[in-house]
Amino acid sequence: RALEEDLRDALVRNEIRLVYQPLVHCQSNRITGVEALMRWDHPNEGPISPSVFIPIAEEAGLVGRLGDWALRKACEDAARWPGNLRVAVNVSPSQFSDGTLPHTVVSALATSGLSADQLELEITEGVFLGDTAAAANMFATLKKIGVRLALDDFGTGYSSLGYLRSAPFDKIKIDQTFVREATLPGSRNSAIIAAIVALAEALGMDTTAEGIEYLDQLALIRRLGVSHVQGWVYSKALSCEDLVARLEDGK
Ligand code: G
Ligand code: G
Ligand code: MN
Ligand code: NA
Repeated sequence: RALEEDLRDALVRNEIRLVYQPLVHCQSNRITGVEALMRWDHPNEGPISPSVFIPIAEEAGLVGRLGDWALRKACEDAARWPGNLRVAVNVSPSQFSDGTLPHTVVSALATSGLSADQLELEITEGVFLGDTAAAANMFATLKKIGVRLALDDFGTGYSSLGYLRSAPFDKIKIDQTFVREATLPGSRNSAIIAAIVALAEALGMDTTAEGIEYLDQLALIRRLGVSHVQGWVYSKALSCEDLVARLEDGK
């Protein structure tokens, strides 16, 4: 069987789960939110990364079902966490364009009891490649519902500053490719990160730097004024139980 065939049954077979990676506020050093990341435990192949199966799901028209499940599951889990933690859920471009997202969001919030401002949707620049007027309408509808919008993987792909002009993002996520080499001598990345931070601040948006692995990267990122960090230096993605245990430890 092809992976695509297996993916059709993966949800009903309980092979898909969510893990949660903490986002830490630089000034208070506290976990203020998490990003939900999908995992597929394939019965024969073992764990398969979403960077492999999400594109397959896109092709096969399965991403809507997987995405709806992730939204509902993340809201359900987050509603039970202490401290009004925010949960960020990745949304694929096709989920965005099929028109059902606002309904799913409203329904996931109502069912779970999570407040809208605790839910953040992470959107990649791919959404702008389709119908831009439809995308603008979708942004407006989602903001009316009260959820937060984050522009994911910023600085890669088809980055255009025009997107920032027209779309009501609350946050820019600085792609980990900028972080990775920022501490190397002669790297231009810290200048680029500083410019992204200045841009975000001027537009009233938060910033999160992704993929922070080492303490020297963390120190640099803090110095550059990034508001939140995410990465292995703090924590890998955790199961819901492990996350709750960590929150109760107060760390
Ligand atoms: O956790 P990780 O490295 O393995 O994720 C790889 C990629 O898969 C990242 O680009 C991430 O944004 C994406 N991804 C993870 N979970 C989801 C999800 O629930 N929906 C979508 N659309 N993408 C996801
Ligand atoms: O595209 P998106 O930003 O949603 O993807 C997040 C991805 O980054 C996930 O695959 C997650 O596992 C990965 N990730 C999170 N922290 C780190 C890190 O410190 N180093 C590296 N290399 N990857 C990370
Ligand atoms: Mn993301
Ligand atoms: Na990202």
